[in-house]
Amino acid sequence: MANPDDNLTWGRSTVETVCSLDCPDTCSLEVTLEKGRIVAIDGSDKHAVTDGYICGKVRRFGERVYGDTRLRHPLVREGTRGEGRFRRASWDEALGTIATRMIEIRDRWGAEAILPFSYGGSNGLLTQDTVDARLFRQFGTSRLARTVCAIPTSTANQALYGKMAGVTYPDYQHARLIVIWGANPSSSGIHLVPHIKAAQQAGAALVVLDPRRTNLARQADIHLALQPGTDVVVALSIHRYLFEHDLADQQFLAEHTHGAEQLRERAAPWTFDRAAEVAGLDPELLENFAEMYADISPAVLRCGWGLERNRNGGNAALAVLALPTVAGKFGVRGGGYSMSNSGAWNLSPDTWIDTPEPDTRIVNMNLLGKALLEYHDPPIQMLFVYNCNPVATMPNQNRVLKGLAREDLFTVVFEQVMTDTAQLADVVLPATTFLESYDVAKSYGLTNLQLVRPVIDAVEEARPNVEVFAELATRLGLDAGRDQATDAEALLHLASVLPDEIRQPLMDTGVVVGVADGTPIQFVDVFPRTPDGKVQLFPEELERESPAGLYRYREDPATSDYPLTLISPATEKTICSTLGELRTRVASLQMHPDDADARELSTGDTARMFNALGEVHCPVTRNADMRRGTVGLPKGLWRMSTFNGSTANALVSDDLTDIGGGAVFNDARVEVARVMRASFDKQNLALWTADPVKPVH
Ligand SMILES: Nc1nc2c(c(=O)[nH]1)N[C@H]1C(S)=C(S)[C@@H](COP(=O)(O)OP(=O)(O)OC[C@H]3O[C@@H](n4cnc5c(=O)[nH]c(N)nc54)[C@H](O)[C@@H]3O)O[C@H]1N2
Ligand SMILES: Nc1nc2c(c(=O)[nH]1)N[C@H]1C(S)=C(S)[C@@H](COP(=O)(O)OP(=O)(O)OC[C@H]3O[C@@H](n4cnc5c(=O)[nH]c(N)nc54)[C@H](O)[C@@H]3O)O[C@H]1N2
Ligand SMILES: [Mo]
Repeated sequence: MANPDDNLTWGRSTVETVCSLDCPDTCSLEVTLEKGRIVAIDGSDKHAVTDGYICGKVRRFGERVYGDTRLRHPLVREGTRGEGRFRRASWDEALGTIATRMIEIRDRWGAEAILPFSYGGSNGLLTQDTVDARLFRQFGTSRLARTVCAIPTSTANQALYGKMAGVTYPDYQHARLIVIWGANPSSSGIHLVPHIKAAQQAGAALVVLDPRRTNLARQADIHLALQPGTDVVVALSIHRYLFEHDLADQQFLAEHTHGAEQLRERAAPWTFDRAAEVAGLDPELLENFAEMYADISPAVLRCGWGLERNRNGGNAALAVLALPTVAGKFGVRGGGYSMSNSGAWNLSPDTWIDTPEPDTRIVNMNLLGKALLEYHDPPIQMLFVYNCNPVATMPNQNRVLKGLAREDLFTVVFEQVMTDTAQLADVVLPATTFLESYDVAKSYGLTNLQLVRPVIDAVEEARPNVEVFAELATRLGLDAGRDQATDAEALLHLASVLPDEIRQPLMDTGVVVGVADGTPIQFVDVFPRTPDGKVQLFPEELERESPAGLYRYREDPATSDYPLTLISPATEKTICSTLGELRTRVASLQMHPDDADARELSTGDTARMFNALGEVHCPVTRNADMRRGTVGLPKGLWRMSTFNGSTANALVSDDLTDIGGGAVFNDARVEVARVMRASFDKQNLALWTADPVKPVH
């Protein structure tokens, strides 16, 4: 436990730490304690970008730490699967049971019958890919391809630029044109917003490409409310314009790129008229944007993750991220692009995992349901879930649920709270939160590393990942935890392999600012990290991977049965599904009034949204900020947040993106029909202002 001011230990005191959750901002925090309990969480100004304020979600994180859904000790299933009846168990019994099962499964089916399943979790460097990776590698389990997020965008960014570090928030103030493309920082990374506002006040223009009229879209000079999945053709029409009107930066292209000619050819068919027709836009507005982008510098393009989650997502990310190269936007402060900065550190977990990866089966996490039901060589006999809530976050929810219902599957869920996934486990293990353990938070919006410190003791019997995997390894006769039996030891181990210039400031001050004081200028301070240092505008390996070839559009999959496009963007209420337990009302389906009229739906009516994969019952909200033909339900809902226990993911197929094997969350096609009038439903709504699911203690 960190040392609050000694004199005040049992009075009121504040402790500094860092939020490590899956968000680009990684805020520095000031946590107020009273008698060793968290009573308030606020932003600190230790890290300049946090600037003393944080989001509403993390302010409430104490309610997760001490809430009713918190897991406080191990649980073993008592009732039938899914019934949610558990009994309290000791750590000794729980880990003993898991170890025995793992060995039995290995002896009978081979260790590949065990599938570790993890994703974001607390998102730091210690809670994942440390002792856990050593253990599963040593044991020889199946390997997981972590594809649920950012795979199309990061594959594109890697291929084009070798994941060169991007423009960071403070430099947005230097831009004269800001393009926000498939991102919604007002929810998903709030510390960018004031820098955008400041730039606008200084005269910068703002363009937003988003099927919804988001907060920023409302304040934009141009809002292009494109049909989801059509970003690739919109971007190609701008490439075409640049090439055809001699506005492409030929000198830059000659010196710093390969493949411009092939890109030009693929863009050639995409006139503004044709692209606008496919994307459902006004061609003049699209042309205005292209002219602005050609004319105004410095121009910065924030590429988000909304545009990658569809059948054309990889090519969309390529075409969008290639724009600053063709238009010659680099080399000035406030010019270029921002994508994830996670690659900016050159820190590969392989540096510290130090156990070679076995050549075992790789399972794409987006295919979880299919893997549980259809993989036979060997069948999956144990699923070990940690840092992840797949029932709420993976595609094809009904298939995932069916897989998890298998009587012969042994499921371990290592979690902070009783999630929808934990409800289906055989053994539930309680995990600490980032407020109870050490971690290192690597920002992906900025370029900094910060030390996360425990500000309170672990709640009851909750334990950090490192400690649990180290003990499990010992029980399995493995040495995966040899020098890392606790999170503090894992921190020291990590520090020992970090380069001096990172280790020293991290351990001395808790903050390391990355390249160029954290505000790198692209093509001045940072350069492409591709093999030959050039931008690869036409990466051949992706041409082979992409089903229709690079920069080619695959048609809209809508049918007359399922004409509406369902998207499920991030909201300010949860971080993925984390904190979804605090939602006390059912979520409502956002729908344009014209689409609602066509179905005779008023706000508050209960609707059934369905397709061949499933259905979701929830109230409707008429919302003119939605694009016509596109409906929205929040990302990360828990099952209790709809009337029938299905969420958007029940309607999302487990088809994969064109590049990288990503999820197509924003590519579902659905129909919506009324079930009940609002007047009839008032009572129902009140009923469903339900208590969160409670664990059995
Ligand atoms: N509050 C909050 N913050 C978060 C998260 C969270 O769940 N909650 N999640 C974190 C994580 S894991 C991630 S990956 C990031 C995601 O950060 P963002 O990329 O900002 O988040 P999304 O909400 O997925 O998508 C952004 C926008 O894309 C739009 N969109 C949907 N489909 C399309 C399309 O086809 N084309 C275009 N141009 N736009 C489209 C949506 O309407 C949405 O407004 O945020 C992180 N921060
Ligand atoms: N419909 C729809 N679904 C989506 C998306 C979408 O846009 N639409 N977006 C996707 C995106 S961007 C992402 S990143 C994924 C995220 O999907 P997930 O990785 O499932 O993310 P979370 O829902 O945050 O679940 C993480 C879980 O880890 C637990 N946890 C946190 N810290 C620790 C720890 O230290 N130890 C252990 N053992 N557990 C811990 C948390 O309590 C939480 O339940 O969801 C995807 N799902
Ligand atoms: Mo994500």
